[in-house]
Amino acid sequence: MDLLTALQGGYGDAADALRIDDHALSREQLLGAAGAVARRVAGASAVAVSARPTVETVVAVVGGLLAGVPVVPVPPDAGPVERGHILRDSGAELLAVAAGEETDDGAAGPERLVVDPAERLAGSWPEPDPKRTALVLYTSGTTGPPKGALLSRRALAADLDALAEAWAWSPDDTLVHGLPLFHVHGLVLGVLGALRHGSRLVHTGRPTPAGYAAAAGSLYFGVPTVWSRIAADPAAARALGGARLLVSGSAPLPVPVFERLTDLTGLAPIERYGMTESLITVSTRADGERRPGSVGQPVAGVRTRLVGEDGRTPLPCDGETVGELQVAGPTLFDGYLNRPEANAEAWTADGWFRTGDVAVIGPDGFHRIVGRASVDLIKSGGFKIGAGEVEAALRDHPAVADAAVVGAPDPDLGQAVVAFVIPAGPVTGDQLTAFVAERLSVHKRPRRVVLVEELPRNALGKVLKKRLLEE
Ligand code: MCA
Ligand code: AMP
Repeated sequence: MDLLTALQGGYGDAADALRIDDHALSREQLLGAAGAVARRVAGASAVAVSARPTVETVVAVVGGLLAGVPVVPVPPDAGPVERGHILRDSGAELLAVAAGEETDDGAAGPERLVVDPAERLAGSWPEPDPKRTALVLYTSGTTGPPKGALLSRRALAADLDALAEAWAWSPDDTLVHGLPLFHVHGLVLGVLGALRHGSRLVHTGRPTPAGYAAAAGSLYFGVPTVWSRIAADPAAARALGGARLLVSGSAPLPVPVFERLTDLTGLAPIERYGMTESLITVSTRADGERRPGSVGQPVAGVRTRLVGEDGRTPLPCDGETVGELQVAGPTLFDGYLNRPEANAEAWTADGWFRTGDVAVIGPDGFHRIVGRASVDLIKSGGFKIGAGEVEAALRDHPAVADAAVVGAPDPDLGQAVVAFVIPAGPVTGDQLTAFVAERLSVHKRPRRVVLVEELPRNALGKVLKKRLLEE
């Protein structure tokens, strides 16, 4: 079966099957424009896409998928260090951009391909091998630059079908969200899901309460920061009361936000859990209990287990015992590109993926995510940020002797990036924030910089991040 089943035939003939801000395309227009991209990228090793929230991005991604060429979404605000890493590491031969979009990747950068949503190329595209890589999605680890997770066509299809089953997702839905198009949430669920299941898609450009309220959808996706901002805007929240499902994921949805949203909209939100590497593995259901603070049960085909600190000893699912969550099933990625060591660490000997998340599973199979095993992975506004990458960027500044980065609790973002810096010369927090934003993606810059004389360390010299958080 085709990965983008509905796009290839099952959709109705709405003039606005896809709408992003004020730009709408019908199914045929999207397929025709993507066909023109597919013809130009066919045979390339990989195509990078400057992933602004635009129809050009969707046309480029679909074009790569039709041609069976791995697609590498690039965060549009990534500074030269992060962007250069993604382009080099992925080996993308082409970079798809919108007309008029400036890029400066130097002579060694990929060839530019300007996407024109008005172009049309009719044609039939034979479905590539389901084992082929569909997407290379860059995701942060605790240290070092982001790693490229290889996601196959069959993993995407398995996950989207499992979610359709759990959420009763159908062509009758109008999906609404305004999430970035370079991560699983906004791109895989938010775009490819609509194109597989045939629901109309309204992308609001940014995920604002007003944008969601005006969109009149049936199925809404958001990260907890988005839901928390909607819950704080009663008029916007009430406007969602006619929807069928409100779905939260990418970070924990605080119970008070769950409750306030339920009160204002009359809809208890669905919460689901996943990772770039595993796609969405656990969720509450459209026809089941939606329990505040719980992410529900494994979706169809996925198995989960809890293990002890040794990474091996099985722990009971008694609703109390806390352990590391491991997952297995058809939605898992095929490994990180060019990272044999990370790949060796990612799986257990018996083929389970180590999530690094700490969870409790009840006798009824409901999962609660309690935290992360490492303090060095920060979730801010639903974005995963590796403390090590931000620390390395800070240390590149000539006036920084050392730096330690933590995720401090934040009512809006879940966690906020806070940097403790030992200066080596005169420098201000604002200068360091701007320095990080110039090199990495904007959301990775510290919200707060604390200049200190020394960092608390243990006997081995390791920075005591828990102590920093207490401060
Ligand atoms: C941001 N600003 C700053 C700083 N950070 N200014 C100074 N110093 C800083 N450190 C600026 C921004 O550029 C923006 O400016 C303004 O402040 C507001 O920023 P912010 O509070 O960040 O709000 P926002 O820009 O509206 O972002 C919140 C957000 C965003 C929209 C919720 O975090 C977001 O899109 N999150 C989605 C992440 C996501 O999709 N994750 C999925 C990962 P200006 O207004 O001028 O631009 S996939 C995943 O996790 C798995 C698979 C899963 O389960 O889904
Ligand atoms: P990413 O690497 O951006 O795909 O982020 C994956 C991580 O997001 C997971 O390992 C979890 O830590 C976190 N996450 C995703 N969904 C949830 C959720 N519903 N509750 C708690 N944490 C979540």
